[in-house]
Amino acid sequence: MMFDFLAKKISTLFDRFGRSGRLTPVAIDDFLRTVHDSLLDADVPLAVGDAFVNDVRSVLTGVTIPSGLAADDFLKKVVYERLVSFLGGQVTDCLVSANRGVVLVMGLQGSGKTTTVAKLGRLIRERNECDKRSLRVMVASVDFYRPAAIDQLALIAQQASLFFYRPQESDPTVAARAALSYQKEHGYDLLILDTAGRLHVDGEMLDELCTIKSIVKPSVSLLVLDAMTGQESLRVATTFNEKIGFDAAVLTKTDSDTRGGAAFAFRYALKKPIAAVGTGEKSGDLALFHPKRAASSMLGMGDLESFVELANARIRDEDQKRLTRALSTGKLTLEDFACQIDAISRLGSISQVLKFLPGMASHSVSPEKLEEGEQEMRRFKVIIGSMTRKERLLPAVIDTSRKKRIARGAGVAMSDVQDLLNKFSEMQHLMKQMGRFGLFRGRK
Ligand SMILES: Nc1nc2c(ncn2[C@@H]2O[C@H](COP(=O)(O)OP(=O)(O)OP(=O)(O)O)[C@@H](O)[C@H]2O)c(=O)[nH]1
Ligand SMILES: [Mg+2]
Repeated sequence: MMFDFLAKKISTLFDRFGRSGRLTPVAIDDFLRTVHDSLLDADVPLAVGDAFVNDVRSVLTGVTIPSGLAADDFLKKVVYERLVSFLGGQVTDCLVSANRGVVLVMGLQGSGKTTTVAKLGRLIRERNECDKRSLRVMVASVDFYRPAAIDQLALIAQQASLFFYRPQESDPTVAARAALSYQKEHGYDLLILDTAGRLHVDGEMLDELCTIKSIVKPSVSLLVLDAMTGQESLRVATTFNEKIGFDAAVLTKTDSDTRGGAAFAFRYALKKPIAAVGTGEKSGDLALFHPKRAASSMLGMGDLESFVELANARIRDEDQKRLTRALSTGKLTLEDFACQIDAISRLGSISQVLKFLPGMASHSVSPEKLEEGEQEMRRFKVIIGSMTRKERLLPAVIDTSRKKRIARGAGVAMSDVQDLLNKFSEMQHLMKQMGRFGLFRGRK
């Protein structure tokens, strides 16, 4: 993950405050200094590092921790919210809504333009198919600068099952005009246009792109940036923005060993969103950029947003209400627990759910362990089934003689009943934490 480097540093900083710690001015200063150092280590420009830290400081100044919230949780919540807003708030929808006109793809040589053209075609087509719209997408290249550039696109377009248009003329502006007329004549909804890059930003490239842009009048102009190039990519982006203008960036090669500094700074420095990130060389390796998800994983909270999204989509309304109530009051009963087990089985398997949970993201759990987990859930369900209603609502009443009766009824050992009660109290603690971050909201 692109922000792994930052996540490793930042996620551990909260521990020092402890659950009963206090946010003294000295402790806050110390904390912010370490965050600042981590940002600079990750190749975030100094001015951007300063801006972020000052932003967090201004929120923390003179504020008192709301009752019921531990210092570390409160601080995490504040930093999470500032991170989200810093990284751009919402997912930018310029790609999702790009289903007509022209998407113009620009960038330096080797930044990943051609690969990104095919990835975009596939992503946009699939997103529209998801919404039951079929979209006619064509791709074309006006890169005559590098021999074989056109054939490269022809090949990857074919692999991604995208229609490829080959221009007859080798003049970029003539070819751009021809691709556009072809799109109109043949009724393609979307044309994704690949352009030539140069090693460095130069006048000739900028002039050529300006002309092409005025010819095709793109509905979306994208700048492709190689995440590996660090702060240099911010300077490139600034020049492109001044000379040509673009709507959003696509960051490529986020799967490689980048410290993520440029990505962190991009939105602040350019006042434009990151639309998507390239995560590999294949045509399926492009993902929309989710600021909230990036912020969660930087704080080691796992990808809770994705979890909530999946849960909202798949969990029945009544279960959802029950869980939301349990979370907002912090009171989880064994009945809720049983209902949660049902919900998890509807979400798929434990493995699917686990990868979203805090602290679990980086652990790999073996298939044997998972199978054990699934068996355990089924056993828990049976055990809860042999309890009385009172026991389910008030597990505190379950003494030794009740445990014996429940175990007999469920056909399990007494230690299995104890095991369930232990897991249940762990779950209660976890749910309280999730509720505190306000991350588990009900369905709208
Ligand atoms: N690992 C990884 N490699 C990528 C990604 N995007 C592109 N690449 C690789 O980067 C190299 C350059 O990609 P291209 O798409 O040819 O770049 P370009 O900007 O079109 O290059 P020019 O046309 O020469 O200017 C290729 O080897 C791609 O496979 C990515 O997200 N992850
Ligand atoms: Mg290319």
